[in-house]
Amino acid sequence: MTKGFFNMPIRAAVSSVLLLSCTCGLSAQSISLEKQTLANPDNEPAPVFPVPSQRQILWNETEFYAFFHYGMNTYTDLEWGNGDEDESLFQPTEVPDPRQWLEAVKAAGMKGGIAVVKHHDGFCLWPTATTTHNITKAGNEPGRATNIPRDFAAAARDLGLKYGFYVSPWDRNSAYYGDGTNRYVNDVFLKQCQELAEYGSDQFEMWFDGANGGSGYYGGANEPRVVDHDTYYNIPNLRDKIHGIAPDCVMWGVGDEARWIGNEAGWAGETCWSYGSGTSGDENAWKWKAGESDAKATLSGWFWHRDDDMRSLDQLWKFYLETVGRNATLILNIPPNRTGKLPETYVTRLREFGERLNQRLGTDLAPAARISASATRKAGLNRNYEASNMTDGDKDSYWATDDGDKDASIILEWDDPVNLHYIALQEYIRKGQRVKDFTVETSENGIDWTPRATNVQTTTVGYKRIIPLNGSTEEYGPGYNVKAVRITINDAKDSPLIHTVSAY
Ligand code: FUL
Repeated sequence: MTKGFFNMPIRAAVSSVLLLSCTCGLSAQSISLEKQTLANPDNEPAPVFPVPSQRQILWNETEFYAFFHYGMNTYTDLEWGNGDEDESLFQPTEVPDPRQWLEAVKAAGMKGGIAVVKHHDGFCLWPTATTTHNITKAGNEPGRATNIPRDFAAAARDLGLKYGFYVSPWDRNSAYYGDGTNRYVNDVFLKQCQELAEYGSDQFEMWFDGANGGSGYYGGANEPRVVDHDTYYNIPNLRDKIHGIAPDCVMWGVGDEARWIGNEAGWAGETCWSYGSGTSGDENAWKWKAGESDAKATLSGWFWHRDDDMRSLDQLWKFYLETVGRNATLILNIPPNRTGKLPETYVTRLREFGERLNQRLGTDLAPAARISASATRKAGLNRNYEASNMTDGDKDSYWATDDGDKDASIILEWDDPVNLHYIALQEYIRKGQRVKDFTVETSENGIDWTPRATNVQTTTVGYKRIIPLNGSTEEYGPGYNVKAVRITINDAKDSPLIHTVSAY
């Protein structure tokens, strides 16, 4: 069957128009316009730099994951071992059970976890070839049968969770650490990271703590050793080697692909850029480095201690809203005890947290609303930028305005009033973080509007922003019965690109 001009595919039709325009002698200007259209047939907005890499985007999508501090310190009751602990002190009463850890955090709504496999004391929780200071010399059979990276990776895959490992760059056991040669970096640290990467090419993050150098055992030298943490670890080489094995593994902290949020207290700045440093980042920084907040679900240590206890649900909820809700990820620590399991009371609190998460943020009411925007970017051949893209459940479709159009409102309207507590926004960060200022209002009748969360800095959005309509990350309150919500973007680096709006 032959196809005429009017029923040929659009792409072919545009090419024909171009051909016709050339042959029919149209002006140079109209030809160049046609060329522009062909160069960007989907009318996609240009990126606003910096932009994240694919692995950084995947990492951001993990949002909320666990940290498990377990190791020699669990048995010596320390937070920082000196590195001279006898291996025989490691004596779990049962073979540690990472599956139990991960099942518990999955029930809390977490999407993955990072296991500490070597802390600053240098004791390795796998049979490494790099040092004898490892589980093969543990004091009992369950200790010698321990292999955290192997069992953690297997359980995570089985449970559909993301996983990764914390391997401390600072090693207070190694004689070579900071000895003036490269031996520790090349023969110990790099090799350990490579061994760990081999436990799974699908791992999502390797965690490198910033604590560097100081006093320690160092093979018996018992002296302070100081290194320049910016240069000592040969990070570019480490990154390349690990990415060669585990391409989606974000090298956190010292690795420079994601940043520490600047505190261990479970909060990010209300203004939070995915570049720069600290709680708020820096609007003008040049390199993508989104924030991760490491916080303890328990009251005292990172490691298990007999008298420690879990934080309250309200405290954990506040952490969640002030990190995941502020364009950071949350890595929440829950320490296994001497049996190599999470204590039952911790498991219970985690389950309760999952129930709360589900109850408060589990049902998005936005897809049931009519959604419209005051301005919408002209559609391209295969892509449109309609407001409905924000509630279609597809993170790759997004709403946008025309280039340079930095202020616009989005309105959600329901036929019958809905009870709302939170509004969440997500930018299409693949093309950069853009929004700089926005406001949220609600309306009971669709005509009169009341500003909400006016005490909150509604500045940045980024990967995800959750705005409590009552302005509180502590009080849940009765919510607001509304027929409409209006989100007005007042300023952005360029055309705002939003892929999802949610209402809870
Ligand atoms: C810190 C370490 O020194 C702590 O022991 C813990 O591992 C925490 C997550 O990072 O900097």
